[in-house]
Amino acid sequence: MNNNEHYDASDIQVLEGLEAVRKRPGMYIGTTDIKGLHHLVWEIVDNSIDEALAGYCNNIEVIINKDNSITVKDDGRGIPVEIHPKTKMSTVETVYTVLHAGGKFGGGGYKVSGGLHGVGASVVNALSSWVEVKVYKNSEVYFIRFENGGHTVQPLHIIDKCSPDRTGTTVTFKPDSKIFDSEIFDYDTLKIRIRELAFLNRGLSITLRDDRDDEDTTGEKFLYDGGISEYVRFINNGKTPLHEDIIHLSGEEEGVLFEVAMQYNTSYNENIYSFVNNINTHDGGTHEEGVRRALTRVINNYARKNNILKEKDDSLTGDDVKEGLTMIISCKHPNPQFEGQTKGRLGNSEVRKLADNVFSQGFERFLLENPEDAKIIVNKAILACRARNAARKAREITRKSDLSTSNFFGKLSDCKSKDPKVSEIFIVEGDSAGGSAKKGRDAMTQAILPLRGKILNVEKARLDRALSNEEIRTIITAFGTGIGEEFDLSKLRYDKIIIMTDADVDGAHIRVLLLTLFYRFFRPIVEAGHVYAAQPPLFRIMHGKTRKYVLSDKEKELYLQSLPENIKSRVEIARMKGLGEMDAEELNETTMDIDKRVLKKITVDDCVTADAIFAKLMGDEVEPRRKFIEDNARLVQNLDI
Ligand code: 1YM
Repeated sequence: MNNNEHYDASDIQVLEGLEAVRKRPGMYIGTTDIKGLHHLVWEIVDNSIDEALAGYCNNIEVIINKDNSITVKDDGRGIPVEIHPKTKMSTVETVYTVLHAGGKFGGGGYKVSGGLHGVGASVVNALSSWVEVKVYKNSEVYFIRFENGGHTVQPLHIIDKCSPDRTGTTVTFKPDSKIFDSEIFDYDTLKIRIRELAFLNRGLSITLRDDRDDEDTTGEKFLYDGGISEYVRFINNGKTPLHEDIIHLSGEEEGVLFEVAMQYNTSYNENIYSFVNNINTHDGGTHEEGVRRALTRVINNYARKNNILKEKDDSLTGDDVKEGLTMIISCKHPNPQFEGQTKGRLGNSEVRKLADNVFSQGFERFLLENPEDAKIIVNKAILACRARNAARKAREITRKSDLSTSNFFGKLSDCKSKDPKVSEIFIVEGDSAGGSAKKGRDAMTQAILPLRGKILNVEKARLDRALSNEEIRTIITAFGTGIGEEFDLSKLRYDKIIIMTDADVDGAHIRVLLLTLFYRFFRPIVEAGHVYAAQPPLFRIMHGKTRKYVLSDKEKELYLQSLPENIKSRVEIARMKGLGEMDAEELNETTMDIDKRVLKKITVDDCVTADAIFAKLMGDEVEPRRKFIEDNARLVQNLDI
C-alpha cells in the first residue's frame, strides 16, 4: 500500500476479505474459466442496472479496451463519495474493498437486481490486476485506483471539474491473469446478454463497443422502448406469427412488478423464458406456474364457452396450449427467493397468485376483444392435442422396435460394452465414412451409426411426423432414453454422442439438423454435456516418416513456422477432402482415437440465441438459410448450442 497513513486495523480486515475471494474465486463467481471472466462484467453492469431500476440512470456503455480491460460507464447519481462512518474510508472505496458492502449504503436504495447484491464490486476488485473508478458528482470528477487484487494505491481524490448536470460512474478493470484461464473477452457473449438486459429494461440504452480492432467503431446500441414485447418479436423473427399483435400484460402488487409478453407462431415448439430481476429462471418457479396454469384454464374456458370444444371432448393440456408459443415472463421482486440446486427457480409463493390474476384477466380480455385471433389460438391447441394423441401411438411402435429387431442392427454397429460410462456413439455422415469408421473404431467402446439421408428438420415437424422418420427413430432407439413425457436421462446408453460430419456446407447442414433434433427432443442430454462434435483435420503435413494433422489454416501456418528450414522445404501438404476419403486407419488416428482426437463439447449456453440461430437456419425460407450457412460456415461449425 502506497499510503501508510491509510493503513490500519480495518485495512487488514479488508485485505483479508479480498484475499478470501482470491483464494476461492469459485465461491463468488462460480468458475475461473471464460464464463467466470465474463461474470466480472455483469457484476459491474448490475450496479448500473440497479441505478437504472432506481430511476436515476438512462444510459450504460460497455467498452472492451485494446488491452482486454473493460470499461463500464453510466449516467446515474455516481457512487457516493463521502466518508463512510463505519469504515472511515470514502464510500466508493468501501464499496470496492469491503466484502458484503453495497446496497443500502446510500440509504433507501430499492435493490432488485440479481447477481451478488452489491458484493460484486469488491469481488471484481479482488480478482483484478487493477481497477480505476471515476465518479462524476457535485461538479467534480473523483478518482480512485486499486492494484493487485484490491490494494488501494490512490485513495479517492478530485482530478477535474465537470458541468453541474454531469453525474455518473465509470469503472475500468483488468482481470487478473493469475486467476483466470483466459483473459480474452468475447464480443458475442457480451452482446447477447447486453441485448437481453436492454429487452428486459424497457427504455434503457446500453451500448457495446470493441476497441480491440484498429478501426474507429461506434459500437452497437441496444434500446427497446417496447421492452419484452420487442423481445418476443425478436425471437419470432423468421417464424410465421399466428396473430399480428404481441399480447402484453402487466400488473403490480406490494412492490412486485409482473409482466408477460406473448405471441403464437406456426411452429410446434414452445419458447417460454422467464426472468426475475433480470436473471433467467431456467427452472421456472411460481411466476411461471401462475402463467401456465392460467393459460390452460383460460383457453379451455373460452373453447368450452364458444362450443369449439364439445362436452364429450377432453380438456386441452398445458402441453397443447403452449405449442408454437413464444413468451417472456419478467418479474421484478424486492426480495426474491431463489430455490433449487442451481438457484434457477423462483420460490415466492405470493407471486403465483399475482401472475395467475394478471395473466388470466388480461388474456381473457384479449380473447374476447379479438375473436378471430382467439379462434386461431384455440384451434392450434386442439390440433396439438390430436397430434399428441397420434404421437403416443407412434411412440408405442418405436418402443416395440427396440434393439432386438434385426432392421435396427442393420444400421447401428453397437459397441460390445454395455456400460454407458465407457461407451460412445459416432453419428456419421454418409455410408462410406460410416464404413471406414466401423473399421477404424474400438469395437469394445465405440458404436457407429451412419446416417443415410438428411434427417428430418424437427423445427418444422410435429412429434408424430418426426417419429415416423426412420433416421430419427433409429437415433431415439439407440440412445435408449425415450422422448417427451417418457424421457429418462439415466437410461442413456452412451456417455458421449459424437457428431461426425464433413467440414463443408452439407456437413454443416447435417450438423445443424442434428443439433436441432437434440435441442428440441433431448435437451437434457445436451445440458448434461454428452454431445460433442468431432473435428476432422483439414490438412495432412508429411515429411519423412512424420505425419501431422492440423485442424485449420492457422494451425497449419503455426506448425510450418515451427519446422527447421531444411525440413520446411521438403514437406508435403495435402488438403483432406472429407471423412469418406480417409481410410480406416487415418480416420482412427485423426478423429476417433481417444488419445489423439479433438472433440468440441456442445453446450446449451444461451437458449434464446441458440433458438434465434435455429430459426434463421431452419426457418420457412430456404434460400436465406442456404446463404446463411454458407456465410457462417465457421459460426455453424462452432455453434455453441
Ligand atoms: C459502472 C458501475 O456502480 N453505478 C452506481 C453505483 C451506485 C450508485 C449509483 C448509488 C447508489 C445509491 C446511492 C444507493 C452504488 N452505490 C453504492 C452505495 N456503475 C455503478 N451508481 N447513490 C448512488 O444505493 O442508495 C453501491 S453501488 F453503497 F455506495 F450506495
